[in-house]
Amino acid sequence: MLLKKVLGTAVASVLVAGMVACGGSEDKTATNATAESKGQNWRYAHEEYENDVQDVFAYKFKEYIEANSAHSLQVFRFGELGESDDIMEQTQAGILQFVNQSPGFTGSLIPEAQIFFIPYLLPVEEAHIMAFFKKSKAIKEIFPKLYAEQGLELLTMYPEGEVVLTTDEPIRSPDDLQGKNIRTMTNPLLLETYKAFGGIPTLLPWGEVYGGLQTNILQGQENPLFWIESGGLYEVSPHLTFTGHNQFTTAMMANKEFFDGLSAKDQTLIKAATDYAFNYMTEYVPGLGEKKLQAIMDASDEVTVTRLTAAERQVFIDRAPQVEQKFVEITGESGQALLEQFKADLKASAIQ
Ligand code: 6CS
Repeated sequence: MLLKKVLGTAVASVLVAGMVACGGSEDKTATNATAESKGQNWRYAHEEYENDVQDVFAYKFKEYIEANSAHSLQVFRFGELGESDDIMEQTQAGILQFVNQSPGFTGSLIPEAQIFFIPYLLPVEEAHIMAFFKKSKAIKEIFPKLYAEQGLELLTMYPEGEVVLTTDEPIRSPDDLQGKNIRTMTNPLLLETYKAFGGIPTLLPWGEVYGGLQTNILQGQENPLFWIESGGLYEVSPHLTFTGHNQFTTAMMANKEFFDGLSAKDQTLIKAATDYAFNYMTEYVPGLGEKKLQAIMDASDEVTVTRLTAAERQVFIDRAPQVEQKFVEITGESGQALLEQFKADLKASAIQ
């Protein structure tokens, strides 16, 4: 994993230098109509590996764009252009046209994106979470304005699966987390969550995680099951606990200047390609975690799975309000309004 990262970063520098030297994909003198008929090569980076959830999304998006226009889409996976923060910077700078970055890394850019880390706010039930992402006004109306302020056209947000805690020993309570360094994405509110849950929050980019667990610098981390399987995290952090405290959410967006400069036809194409990929995910993600858990159990005899009783879970749930309060403190009135809309959307999308 570490080697992959080092190589990835080296390749990234060369690729980015090449892209800048070529002046990007846009022919500044071409009219939109010429660009449409000749087609352009658009660049899209995400945070995961081949066949992971973000990769499946990206390739569905590409399939639609290429089947319905003269444009082509080049997809870059984790490490090819650097870490998550690197691909975001490259998108804001216009070197990339599209990026998939999870709110876990967007929190410092857009504080309100930390709402996804209030524990026990999002449901783990797959039908409920999908209904929420399909309809949520907070996601469709409030978030696009917040992303636009950062030069980004938010195209969609979608879930990747229930977050599961993995550790070096089985966990049943906050006391069991005492003294353990728990890696989270680089998001200030996740720090509050793991403080509240009893551990020592350790905010790190993805590239540091496997090695940190392997060398016991870290004693745990949280992620959805597909990622625990594909990243081999169960090999170095084999005790899985279903705390039920969150869903992994991610977001896909375009450079806003690029998007605003496109013809109405190309903007419609991009929105349709996003809907096509999103609809695919509504079928692809539910049930994925269970399949990946089976693959993990088949691959390792060391893995244990802890499903908390209602009473054990309640001890963690009781610690969530302090994190919600911190979110409101950090984000003020805008965060409060977003939280109210979020709660209304969650209620409206609850499955009866
Ligand atoms: O934990 C992380 O950093 C990573 N987790 C997932 C599921 N996707 C990308 C992200 O970098």
